[in-house]
Amino acid sequence: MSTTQKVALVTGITGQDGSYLAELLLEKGYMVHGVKRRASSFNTQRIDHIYQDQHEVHVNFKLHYGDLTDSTNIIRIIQEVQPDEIYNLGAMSHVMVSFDSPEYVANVDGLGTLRILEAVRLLGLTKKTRVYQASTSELYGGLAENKNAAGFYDENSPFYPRSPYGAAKIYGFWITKNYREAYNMFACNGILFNHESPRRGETFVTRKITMAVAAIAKGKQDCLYLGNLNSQRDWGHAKDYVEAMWRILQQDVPEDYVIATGVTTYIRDFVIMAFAEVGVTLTFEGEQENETATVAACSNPLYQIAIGTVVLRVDPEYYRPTEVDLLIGDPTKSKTQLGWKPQYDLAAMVKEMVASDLKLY
Ligand code: NDP
Ligand code: GDR
Repeated sequence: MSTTQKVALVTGITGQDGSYLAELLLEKGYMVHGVKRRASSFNTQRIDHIYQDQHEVHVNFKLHYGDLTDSTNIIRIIQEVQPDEIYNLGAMSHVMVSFDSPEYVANVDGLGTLRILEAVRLLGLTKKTRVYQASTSELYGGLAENKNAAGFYDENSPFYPRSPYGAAKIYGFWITKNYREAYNMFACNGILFNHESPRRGETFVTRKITMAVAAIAKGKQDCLYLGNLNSQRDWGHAKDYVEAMWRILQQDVPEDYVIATGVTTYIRDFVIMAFAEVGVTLTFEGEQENETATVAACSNPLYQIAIGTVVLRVDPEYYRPTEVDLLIGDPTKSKTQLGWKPQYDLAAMVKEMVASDLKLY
């Protein structure tokens, strides 16, 4: 290892973003350390391709067992690694599940952030270590009156979280800002809007849809059950978004940034786009709970999907106690200050996700 090599520590390295960020940092020549939870079965599928045998000569990638609920473990890892940059991506990240495990989510997503910041402070690393906190558009809660005059959420829009996840993340946001102001730390929030990829967890709506489209096209599944089709999300690609995380920590001054595309899409329209990838045109009938989507045409000779087949039904079980109806972010600050330029648009991402899931089947 050269003495100038930068050292990064990534929590949540086994997740969607952690895996893309680790690839990016390795490409940039970093020594990358990741925190991985002990699980009873393997949970490293997203990073197996970059894993390095620790007996090799030039090792740039190392995993440490850890958990954001365990301060002693966090302090020990940070002390051992002495990172230049910490990316705190670890979280219980599913909004619907957070209603089932609210205390756990407060501990991991809220207090977990404090544990990282406090470890940096206690270890005397406030001058050396920069911290990125994975904040979220869920902080805004989708309240129409809180959008700016142009109709977007930006860095100055008020917060109004609508789930235990959002409430826990708002603590993470403010404690990061507080450590920046109180201790002069280089600690920043990236307020990231939804971002997806073929590595997206299978129970988030986009991946659930693309996997179902592939399975239905291949005759492995009959019907997809979804909840609210009427919410709108500003969807980008995770690969683009991890580039923004890195840029946030390379600035001269620590600040918070919105990362978004500025375009919002109904869940229903994502479904239409995904089915179109296998040549299927849908018609929607009914309202809310009774809504279904039926195959109106299938132009792809590879897939034998019968016209008239119902391929989607709404199941109110998936409705959330409180919903975030609309998200749309203003990326002006990140584009101008960070020079961030996303490579993907939604159509390209849907294409990539469906193609990848077709391969899986
Ligand atoms: P994922 O759910 O794919 O990954 C979450 C990661 O956190 C996994 O590596 C998971 O480990 C780890 N983790 C969960 N609980 C703990 C714990 N107690 N201790 C340590 N690690 C833990 O999320 P994403 O990659 O999509 O998101 C990354 C971060 O960005 C999260 O903080 C998320 O809340 C936030 N975010 C995500 C957005 C998105 O659209 N993707 C948008 C805005 C913010 P394991 O693999 O063992 O489960
Ligand atoms: P979100 O993502 O809650 O925005 O949080 P998710 O994909 O779970 O939901 C998006 C919207 O789709 C609706 N929906 C369904 N959602 C799921 N998961 N499953 C369904 O069957 C379904 N049917 C409809 C939801 O009601 C919602 O309106 C994601 C996570 O990555 C967070 O960690 C991150 O902070 C935010 O994005 C920004």
